[in-house]
Amino acid sequence: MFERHKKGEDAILVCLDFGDPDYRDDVDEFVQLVSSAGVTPLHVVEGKRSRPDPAFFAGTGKAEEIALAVRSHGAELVIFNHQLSPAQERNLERVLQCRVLDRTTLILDIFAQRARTSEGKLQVELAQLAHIQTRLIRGWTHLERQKGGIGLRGPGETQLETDRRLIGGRVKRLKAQLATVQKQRSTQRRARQRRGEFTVSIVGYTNAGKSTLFNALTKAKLYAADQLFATLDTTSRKLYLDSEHSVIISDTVGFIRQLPHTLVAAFRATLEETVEADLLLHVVDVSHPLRDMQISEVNKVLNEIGAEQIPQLLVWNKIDLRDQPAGLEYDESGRVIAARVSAKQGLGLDELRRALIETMNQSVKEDE
Ligand SMILES: Nc1nc2c(ncn2[C@@H]2O[C@H](COP(=O)(O)OP(=O)(O)OP(=O)(O)O)[C@@H](O)[C@H]2O)c(=O)[nH]1
Ligand SMILES: [Mg+2]
Repeated sequence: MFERHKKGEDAILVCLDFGDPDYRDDVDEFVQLVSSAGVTPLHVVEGKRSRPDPAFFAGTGKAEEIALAVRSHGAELVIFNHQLSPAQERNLERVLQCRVLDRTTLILDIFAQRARTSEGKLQVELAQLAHIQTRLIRGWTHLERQKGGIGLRGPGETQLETDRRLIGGRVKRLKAQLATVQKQRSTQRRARQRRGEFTVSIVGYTNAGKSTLFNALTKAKLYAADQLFATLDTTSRKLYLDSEHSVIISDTVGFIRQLPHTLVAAFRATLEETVEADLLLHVVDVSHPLRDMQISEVNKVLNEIGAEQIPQLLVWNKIDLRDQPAGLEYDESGRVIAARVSAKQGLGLDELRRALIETMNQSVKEDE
C-alpha cells in the first residue's frame, strides 16, 4: 500500500564512496538490488566524499551532475545507495525535479512486492509505518501547520499530531493482528518441542541459495530465483535423514548489509523460528567476492535477534562455480563445522545429511 515506485520505472542510481574497501562490489550489489525491485537502472552516478553533505547528501556539484543525468536519460526516479534524512530527500527532490528514494525505502518496497502470506504483509506494513513514523518525528515541518476549523480534535492540534495519531492507531491494530498469528506459530512450535523434534533453520545472506538447498533436501518446490529477497516467509518441512533421524527444517528470509532496523524488528516473528532452532545451517555463496562480509553481516543480524549462541554449521554452497570438491570440514576436536555443497547440482547433500546426524548425536550427548 505504500509502494513508492512502480515496476518498470527507469532510474538513475547514486553511489558514493566513503572509503569502504568493498565499495566496488557494493555498487554491483546495489544494481542487483534495484533490478530485483523491478526498476531499470539507466546509469550510476558515483563520487568520493569524506562525509555526507547535510543538505543534499552528495554535495551541490554532485547534485547538479545527478540532475543532468536525470534529464539526459529521461529518468523518472533517483535511488541512493544510502540512508537519506527526510530533509535531504526533500531538498534533492526539489533540485532534481523527480522522486528520490533511499536504500531503506527501496528494500521496504521489495519486501512489499514479495510478501505473500498475511503475516508477511502485516510485517512489511508495520515496517513501512515505522519508517514513515521516524520521518514524521524527525521534522516534516511542512506538516506542522496549524489545522484550523472544526473537527473532532481540539483547537490547536497540528496536522503532524493527526498524522502521528492515525499511524499510531494503525500500528496498534497491526501489532494485535500479528500477535494472533504469532500465537498460532508458537503453539505449533511448542507442540514440536514436546515431540522432541530437532529443529534446523537455514539462514544466510540473500541469494546464497537457501531455498535451493531447502528444495534439494526436502524435494519441495519453493520459489528460488536469481534476485535478492526471493523468499520472505518462513516455510518448515520434516526432513528424513535416515531411518532413525529426522529434523524439522525451515527456509527463511535472507539478510543484507544495512538491513533496515524497522524490518528486523518487524520480522522478529518470522525469525523466531530461527531464534528457537537447535541448529543453524548458515548458507554461504563460496563464489561471491564479498562472502566474508556476507558471513559477518549475517552474524550481526543473528546477534540482533538473539540467535548468536545457537550452534552453526557452515554450508559452503555453489562449489560448482569454484570447482571445489564436495565434503565435510572438521575442527581439531573432530566436530563437523562445515559442508561444501552445490544445492543446484545436488553435490555433497549426502555428506550434509551425515553432518546433520553427527551434529544431532553430538547435541544429544551434550544434553546428557
Ligand atoms: N551455480 C549455482 N547456483 C546456485 C546454487 N544454489 C543456488 N544457486 C542459484 O542462486 C540463486 C539464488 O538461489 P535461492 O535459492 O533463491 O537463494 P536464497 O538464498 O533463497 O535467496 P533469497 O530468498 O533471495 O534470500 C538462484 O539463481 C539459484 O539457482 C549452486 O549450488 N550453484
Ligand atoms: Mg530464498
